[in-house]
Amino acid sequence: MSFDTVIKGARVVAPGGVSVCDIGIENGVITALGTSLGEAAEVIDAGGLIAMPGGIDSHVHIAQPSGPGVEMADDFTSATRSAVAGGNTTVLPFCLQEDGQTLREAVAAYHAKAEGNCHCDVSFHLIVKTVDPVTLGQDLPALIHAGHTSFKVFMTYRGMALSDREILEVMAVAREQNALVMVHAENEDAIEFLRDKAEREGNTDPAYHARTRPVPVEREATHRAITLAEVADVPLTIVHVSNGEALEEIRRGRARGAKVFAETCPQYVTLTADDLDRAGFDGAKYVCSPPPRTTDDWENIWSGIVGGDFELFSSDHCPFRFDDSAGKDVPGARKSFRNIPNGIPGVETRLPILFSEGVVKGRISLERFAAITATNHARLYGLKSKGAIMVGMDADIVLWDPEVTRPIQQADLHHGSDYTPWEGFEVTGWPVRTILRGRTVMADGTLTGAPAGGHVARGAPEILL
Ligand code: DUC
Ligand code: ZN
Ligand code: ZN
Repeated sequence: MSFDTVIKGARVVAPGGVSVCDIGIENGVITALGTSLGEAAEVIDAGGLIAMPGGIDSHVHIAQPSGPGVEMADDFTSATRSAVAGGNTTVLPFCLQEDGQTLREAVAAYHAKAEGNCHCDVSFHLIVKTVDPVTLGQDLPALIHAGHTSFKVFMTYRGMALSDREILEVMAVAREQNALVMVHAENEDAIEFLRDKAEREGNTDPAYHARTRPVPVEREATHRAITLAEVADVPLTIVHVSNGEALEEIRRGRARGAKVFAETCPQYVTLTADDLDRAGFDGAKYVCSPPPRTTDDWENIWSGIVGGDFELFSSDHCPFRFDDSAGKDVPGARKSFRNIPNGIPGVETRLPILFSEGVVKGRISLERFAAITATNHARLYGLKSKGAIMVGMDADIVLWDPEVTRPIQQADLHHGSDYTPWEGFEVTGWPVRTILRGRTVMADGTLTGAPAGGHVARGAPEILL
């Protein structure tokens, strides 16, 4: 038998376990796993390396409308460049309507922005911010049918936050059309109350972003989102869970039988609210929502990662430039934490941080790493041919050097932001080769060709619980 490519001698992390073997690839698909596979046009010597399913980051924001005067730091080219440099082969960005656009128009515009510009595969979640008969009755069903089988609703942000009734209406469509609802769970009224009070008292530093979005605001909204999903009788994903009390609500919901999935991110096990209190305006580099919490919450979140409560470990890559976001051209910027765009870059550093803090420090196995960084993302969000090193699957593979130790440095990263919140953070283990549908797209930190990624239409969610 002859192959296009054989990857030889890696420790392969496959659904059945970890073993040293060869991977045979033909036409972009894995066609054999074993030893002495035979001839190949290309042989990749992977002795001493670990072969994992290419990372699937199911929570990123790319070229998303971000309000007057604010532009996201990544377009599809730079975000996906950064993704493959960090060992990812698929990312799922959110598609948000511009004012005056229908959801269908927004998706068409997103396709146009992505087309021909992606270094990895992409597939869009939708954000539902307008709940009207056209959106519910026409646009959402048509878009789900076209393969956009998941959508996010917000319980925070004026102009984005939906009422409980509206969330229920969206959930009803998800139930009818077999799609999955994702929820950003923070109570907007409570935040606004605290934010107005802080500003009245002259407290406007970046640190007040975290102080005005305390844990109860997230805990209450998490409980309410799960309750609404129970009323509507639908599964849901709670995205970017930051603390132990919100996680406890998820555990309770599951104990009642609710089909609730949970996602967390590197910032909730490596950054704290104190980072927002850094000197000058540097705290702005750590502003995201929900905010980073405390080291006690790191332990709570680790307990969920280790114990199986979290199906998903995503980046919530939401990149802005410190120069712009802290700054100059935005009316009111630097006057209050209120004006700092919410989000941090992280698509390139998600996998190295979890590998180092999770696998190398002995908290999780290689199999669990693969599950929460790739396999579960594929299954939950309906990427049928991705997420596992298995015969018949897309040859989306990342090779890891598990020995190398290096600091994360902005100078080495490929995103459009002008900083990383993890500057100087030391990690052991780094992705050294990313293979997308059989083709090497990154080797030793260098991208190896023109954008080879495309859009992937997704099927129905697989309900993992
Ligand atoms: N929610 C996200 O998922 N990402 C960035 C900002 C936000 O509020
Ligand atoms: Zn969110
Ligand atoms: Zn996000």
